[in-house]
Amino acid sequence: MKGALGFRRTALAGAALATALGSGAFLVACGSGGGDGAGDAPSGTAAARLSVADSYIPLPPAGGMAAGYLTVRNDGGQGDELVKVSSPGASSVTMHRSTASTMEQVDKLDVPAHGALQLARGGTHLMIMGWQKAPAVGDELELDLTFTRTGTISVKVPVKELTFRPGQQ
Ligand SMILES: [Cu+2]
Repeated sequence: MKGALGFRRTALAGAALATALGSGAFLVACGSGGGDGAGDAPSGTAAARLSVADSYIPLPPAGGMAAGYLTVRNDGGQGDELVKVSSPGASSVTMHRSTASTMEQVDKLDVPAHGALQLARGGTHLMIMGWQKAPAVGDELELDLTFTRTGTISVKVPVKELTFRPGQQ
């Protein structure tokens, strides 16, 4: 009896270990992104390293079409590009560039190496339509930002007063 129980435990532990190793190997394969080990250098300059800051959505006056603003910082040595934005809470999110008199939709926005992509008032912005629930100040909308190299980064973007400017409290 004791022997059989011990054996069963060992077999279970072995299975758990195999599972852990299996998923670990998958994560490594998934995360390396074809860097060929070049990214192993302590400086880590080979790949794009993205982070999102200062995101907000001014409350749209009519509850319909809203703009979205944010900054994507890239601390890595390789550029990336934002190619798609979507949201589980809105049916349409598009990228727009403002020109002198109008705005036009774009398919992608560059995130330069050691630089930033800034979506800000008067310039490049997101256009959010088809809200599932009318937005109110204090709400958060998830935005899923898809980049060519980095993949998808999800951020929760707060809905702010119409006159909000980042940096003001
Ligand atoms: Cu627009």
